[in-house]
Amino acid sequence: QQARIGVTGLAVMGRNLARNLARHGHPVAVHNRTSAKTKALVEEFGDEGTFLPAETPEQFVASLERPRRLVIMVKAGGPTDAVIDEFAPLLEPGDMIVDGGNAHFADTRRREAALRERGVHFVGTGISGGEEGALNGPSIMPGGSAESYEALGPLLEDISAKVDGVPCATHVGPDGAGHFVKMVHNGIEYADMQLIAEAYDLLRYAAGLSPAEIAEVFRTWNTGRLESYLIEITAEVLAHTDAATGKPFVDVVLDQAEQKGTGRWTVQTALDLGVPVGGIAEAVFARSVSGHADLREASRNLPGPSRAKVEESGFADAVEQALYASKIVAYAQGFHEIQAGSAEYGWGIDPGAMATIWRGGCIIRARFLDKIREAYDADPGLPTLLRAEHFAEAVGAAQDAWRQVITTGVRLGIPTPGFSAALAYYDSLRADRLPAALTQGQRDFFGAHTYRRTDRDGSFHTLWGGDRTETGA
Ligand code: NBP
Repeated sequence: QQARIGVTGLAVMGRNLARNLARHGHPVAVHNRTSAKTKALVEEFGDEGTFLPAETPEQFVASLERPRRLVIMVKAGGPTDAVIDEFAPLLEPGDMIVDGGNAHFADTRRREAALRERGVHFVGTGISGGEEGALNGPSIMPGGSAESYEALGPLLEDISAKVDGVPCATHVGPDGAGHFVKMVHNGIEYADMQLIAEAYDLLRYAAGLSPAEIAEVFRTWNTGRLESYLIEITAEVLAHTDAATGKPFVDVVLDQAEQKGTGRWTVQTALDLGVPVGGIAEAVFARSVSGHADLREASRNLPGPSRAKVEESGFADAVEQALYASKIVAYAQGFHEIQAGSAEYGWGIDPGAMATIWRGGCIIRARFLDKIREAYDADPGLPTLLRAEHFAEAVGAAQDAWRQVITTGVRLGIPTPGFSAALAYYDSLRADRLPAALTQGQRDFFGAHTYRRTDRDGSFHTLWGGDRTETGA
């Protein structure tokens, strides 16, 4: 018997993805550098479907039906290149290598171009949902050629999460498009998490609620427009009591957030593309600030305001509005980055389709994503999500509360980098005039960088060191 698809790299992700394929009736070849993991998988879960274990790359490749579909689920970076170098010589034109790891899209573009020369399709694929998603249905973001998607799409859609019967998998676009979209997905995830963290911080230290009380607030929010996986698990984490100390779990965890790098890539790439993603950037920086223990220790006694709690009722509702408005901004920034990347690399990404495949399986899955899909359905040329009717109305209605919540944070010395950056972005976009005009004047003064005028075409320079007449440049 031959396998319809093969998975090499059987750590948590690869093993669960292989089981997911087998459970859906697809005979799956399995291979791992250390073959003990291959044996363990078949011993433990062999009855879930048809597994074809292979000890060597040659055996593995020989067990795949043609054209071969080979999924790599190893540590991103050097290990991925090592595995490609090992398997590519064994493949034939028309075969497909799917990289399901968290690769940087630039690496995916490089690998795709190299393998295309040999006629092998390289399909950089974003897979979100962690180990649970890999087993029970992830959100899958495959790049690569349209031809490869014809052979892979049905399999990927079959094992993906489904929402309203619609698979959370679709062809994103050529070469690195899938990993690019997965990267931005993670950037949005960072922003979403930071905004939730700020909402918690305000409810705790401005309104004086306990973690258990805040868990209830989040549970209530999860029945409304904020309904999402992240809001749901936030309530769970906040309601959890530490067994060893009897204290709220959130109070015994060291307050230093870690990161693996996809949030940072989102911001670095946005800088390269010239896309303002301040909300996402502040989320990455907030983790970075939290990790600077020495800096924080040295700064601990710097003066701040006295922390009188807010008394006004309705504060939790105001925070909900600030959270919703800020979340809309984070998604608007992320989708702007996707559209800019798509334009830069000629990927032709359909933003509404991305919202659709993020509705299930992945960490940012949320009811809210339906609204994004609807917004792009209604107007595929939408310049920003903030202009979509639903979001414009929601932010407009929330803005007073949003401003009040940020003001409260400022007054009490509770940092709200995510909320504040989101509001600054919103206010910048809607501003009639920005002080960028002054910046241009300064640049022309010190560097003769020239400026454009509001009333005439062309570039101009003022003779600042001379008689200050204006010259056409
Ligand atoms: P890891 O990222 O921990 O990688 C372990 C796997 O890589 C093992 O199978 C290991 O083989 C193999 N490997 C390494 Br390390 N170096 C190798 C080499 N030079 N040649 C061949 N194989 C090598 O596994 P994971 O956590 O399952 O993640 C797999 C991929 O999925 C990663 O790219 C990750 O970023 C991505 N991802 C992970 C998650 C998640 O929630 N964990 C979510 C989404 C995406 P060995 O057994 O012989 O050491």
